Amino acid sequence: MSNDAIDTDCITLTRYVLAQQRKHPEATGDLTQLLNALLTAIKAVSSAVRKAGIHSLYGIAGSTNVTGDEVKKLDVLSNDLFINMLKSSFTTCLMVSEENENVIEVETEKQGKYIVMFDPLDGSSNIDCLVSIGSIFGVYKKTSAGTPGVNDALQQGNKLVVAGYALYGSATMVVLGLGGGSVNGFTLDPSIGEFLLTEKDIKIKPRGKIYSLNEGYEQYWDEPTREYVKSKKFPTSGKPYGGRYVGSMVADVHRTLVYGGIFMYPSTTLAPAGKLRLLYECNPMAFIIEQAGGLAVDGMNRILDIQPKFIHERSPIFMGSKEDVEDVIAIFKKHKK
Ligand code: P6P
Repeated sequence: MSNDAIDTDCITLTRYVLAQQRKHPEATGDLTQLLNALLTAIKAVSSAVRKAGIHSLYGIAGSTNVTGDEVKKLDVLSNDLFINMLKSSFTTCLMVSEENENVIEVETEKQGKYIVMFDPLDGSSNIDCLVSIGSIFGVYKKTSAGTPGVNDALQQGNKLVVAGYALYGSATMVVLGLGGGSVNGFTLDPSIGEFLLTEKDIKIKPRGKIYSLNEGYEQYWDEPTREYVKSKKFPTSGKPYGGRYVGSMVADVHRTLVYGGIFMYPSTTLAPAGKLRLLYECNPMAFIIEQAGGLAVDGMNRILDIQPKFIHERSPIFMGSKEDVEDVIAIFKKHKK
């Protein structure tokens, strides 16, 4: 193959983050170092996910995580990678993981100023059938004085400094929001082990044609959700929306970001607060969607304004194209009167 196929001036994620750091004279480089540690973990998870069948990483690791989901071997490996890479970056002082019941403390000598929330392998119930899965992360600054504690983790999503996700799909892509209204997609080139900028300044359509939620639970939905979904399937004018649901949040949200439309995990009578966790699923994804021009609410309230009360708190979520989410809000407001 001729060498001209290689872009000799490609924008890698590392180069992109460094360029953003240079725009802030006060920046110390810690955030760049933290993101590089995250990328190392993500590359290792991507490699493991793609070899899972060969290395018999499938199958139940014989335990369950704090939220009662069966923990598969890849979950355990991914969690260890995130924790170890972040701790050894000397940039974090506290972490919250879907896999850990309590906050993860960092030894004093390794502490930095950032707090990281992550779901190291979201959608893991799909591992054995090769459906796309992902990692989700959000980064905050520690704002309190003194020893880091659980209250430092209970920050509103509107305090996020950085958020993003990795999608282990037909390719491995990292979608990153650094604040300032810019969301960019970086595709892993396994031949050089670098994430290359492939989706610049992603903006979500103001309205889409796809709705996404688990229709198997229809009998348990609240009334506003039932009315909204019916309006998409049996519109009074125009064509119905298409239904798409992977059952892996990162895959469903990424499709919503790229194609437009709405992703929902509503309150049900079985789970009044919904299923998705506020700190490491809803908030980082809501940050990305808002930075791309969309909206994310719990039906009425902006997800990023919710004050968390405990680290594994759940929230109903409706997120995606601005006009589609505004339709949901109008129905919830009507039912509230
Ligand atoms: P349900 C995966 O287990 C997950 O946490 C998310 O990735 C996904 O959106 C949701 O649960 C799917 O839940 O109840 O539709 O199977």
